[in-house]
Amino acid sequence: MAVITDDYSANTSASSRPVLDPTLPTLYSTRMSPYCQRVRLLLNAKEIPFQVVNINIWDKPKWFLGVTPLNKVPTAVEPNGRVTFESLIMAQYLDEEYRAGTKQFLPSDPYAKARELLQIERIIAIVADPIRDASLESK
Ligand SMILES: N[C@@H](CCC(=O)N[C@@H](CS)C(=O)NCC(=O)O)C(=O)O
Repeated sequence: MAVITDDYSANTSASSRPVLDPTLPTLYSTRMSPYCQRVRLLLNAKEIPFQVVNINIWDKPKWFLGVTPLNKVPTAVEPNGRVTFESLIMAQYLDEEYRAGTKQFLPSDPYAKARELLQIERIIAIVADPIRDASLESK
């Protein structure tokens, strides 16, 4: 389950990096982001313990660029130093990397996996993208 450090539970633009537990994966996230929620849902469903640092994406802390080259959330940093970003790729990687004792979401058969990923792409194109576009147009 997610451990959200008290000082950083709100979106942060703090100039100093938070003190983190080096034994846990860290998810750099932000509130109200469907991309971040995608990764959080997966980690929670797989019952992988992780900690969250919420980033203020409108006023990003300078140190965050040192965490991830795209300067975007979600970004995950594992205790072994691996850094991943792009929520769909992260979700697929984390699902496959953290197999032992966790629920597996994507099938291991390559064709079955491709079909699942195609369905995800279709749902994004048909449902998620139009909702995002409509919400941006209404601003
Ligand atoms: N395609 C990326 C999109 C990530 C993204 O756009 N993240 C936004 C927050 S929802 C962000 O970090 N924006 C800050 C910026 O673009 O500078 C994914 O699926 O992870």
